[in-house]
Amino acid sequence: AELERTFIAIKPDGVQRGLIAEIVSRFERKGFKLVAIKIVVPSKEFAQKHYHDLKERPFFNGLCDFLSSGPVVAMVWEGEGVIKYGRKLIGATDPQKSEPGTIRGDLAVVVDRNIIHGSDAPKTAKDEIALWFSHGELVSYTSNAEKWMYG
Ligand code: DAT
Ligand code: MG
Repeated sequence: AELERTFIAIKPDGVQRGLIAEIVSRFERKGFKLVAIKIVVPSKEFAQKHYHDLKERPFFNGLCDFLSSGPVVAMVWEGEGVIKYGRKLIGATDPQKSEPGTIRGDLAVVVDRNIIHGSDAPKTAKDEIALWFSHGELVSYTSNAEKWMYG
């Protein structure tokens, strides 16, 4: 299996609504491997770094206030195609447009409370993992299920 990794975060609304286990389980059951996890309250400055690509958007300030408003569950998931497929599990940005069966489609209603973040490309995955985690927080291990999943 290829060592592709993506950054996934359960935002404060997902944590407060008790959706941590539900969200983790969707990635876990699919067959992706959890290699880092922690719960943190990001500062507003940190949120601005995380969302720096969106700083010109009208919702940027509210978005950064929201991300820093409470605990976030930050994770790194590993597996073949995990960046693109993670986005598929998450669903479209606006939960009004996310398909049923996706995390946002099943569990969220409005765009500014869409419960989860996932990296959108290899470059952002790399940058976001480096922003949220130090190298030592990432755990490399062999899962015994891998030989059954990847053949
Ligand atoms: P995604 O989280 O699907 O990668 P994005 O990177 O375009 O979407 O935007 C980041 C977050 O910003 C998104 O999860 C929710 C918020 N957001 C996006 N568009 C918005 C809008 N039109 N109004 C309010 N918040 C918005
Ligand atoms: Mg994005």
